[in-house]
Amino acid sequence: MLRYLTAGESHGPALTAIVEGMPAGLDLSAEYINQQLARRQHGYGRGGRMKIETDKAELLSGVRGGKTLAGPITIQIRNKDWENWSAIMAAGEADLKSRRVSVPRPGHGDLVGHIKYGHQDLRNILERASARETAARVAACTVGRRLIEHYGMEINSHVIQIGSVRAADCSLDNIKARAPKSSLFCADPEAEALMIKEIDQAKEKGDSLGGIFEIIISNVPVGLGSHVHWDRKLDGRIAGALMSVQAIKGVEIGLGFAAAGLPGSKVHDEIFMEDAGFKRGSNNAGGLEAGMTNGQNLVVRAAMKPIATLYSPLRSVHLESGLEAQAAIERSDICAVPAAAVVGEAVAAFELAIAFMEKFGGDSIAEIDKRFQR
Ligand code: EPS
Repeated sequence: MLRYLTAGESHGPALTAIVEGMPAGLDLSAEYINQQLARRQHGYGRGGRMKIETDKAELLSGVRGGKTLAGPITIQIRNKDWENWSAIMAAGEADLKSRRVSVPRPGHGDLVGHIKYGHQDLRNILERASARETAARVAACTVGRRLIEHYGMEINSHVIQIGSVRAADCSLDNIKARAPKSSLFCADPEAEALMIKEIDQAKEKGDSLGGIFEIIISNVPVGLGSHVHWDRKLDGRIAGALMSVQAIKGVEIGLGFAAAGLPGSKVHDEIFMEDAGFKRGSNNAGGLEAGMTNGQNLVVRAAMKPIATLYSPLRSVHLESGLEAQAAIERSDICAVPAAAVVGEAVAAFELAIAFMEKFGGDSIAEIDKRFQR
């Protein structure tokens, strides 16, 4: 069973991930993981923390001579900001007063975490709730990404909405050519300029912005996932993985919510026979039917809410006095949708890697090569 865990606080010494269940013999390097970590740090509208950090993965176990050994793979990312926080975040004697947080931010985990865990200092919640954790998640999931890329799958994404600005529809070729070069991973340059303007306006007002990104995974083999039981349906697993990413509030596959307003004749992808085999007239299903990949591109969109820390804070309540107070301000981003797209790619890729291992898996790449033929 392929799985992973992450650990670490936002301002602790390091983030750690352990990936278990990878086959032996897969090429894997810290540099490959670092490419994805660098992409996650990208994006117009990010905050001061990204100027401090240059996230780098250290492989502490499970890889030797550039190949996986099949044992647990431990990845560590050191927090450079730790040197500014070591007295406050120390595991032993710590300064618990200086950066105490007492006014919960609406939209963050602060208030519920206080009620649930009984912490009086909201820092004890926000340090782990922070989207800093997604650096560890990208590192872990990139190991799964390596596996599915090895077997020919290709993962792309682009930002299609920020705030009220929606990008024009775009071909996969244009997404591949333009999105990586965009400061917002947006393939529509006109929309990108308007998005930047909207981010600047939000910044001026002390506000924040969310948006939508789309992930497209191509060259996916037919039959990953299964219709036979709810927890084997791959659409559910991919949607669950994306919904678990900080600030994600909605996920769509293929036509998604738009399918609800159309007749069946406009939604379902007709089937034709060609010399090369079955062919579909469209891809409204987004590559998944009955919880199984159907060989078409996997198309998934996710909606991210605006970041919960506002520099012009919303009204809240001081935990100790019970009086109205302005929500706490923690250094934050104005908009992190491009970063979320990279996290989304990673978690979707990991779910595909799990499903791939279920269908074709073995103890080594050599064994899988015998089972998997395109
Ligand atoms: C983030 C690191 C965090 C935040 C952000 C994402 O670092 P810091 O709190 O030191 O600025 O910048 O997290 C949030 C906005 C949030 O609400 O959790 C990162 O590495 O992506």
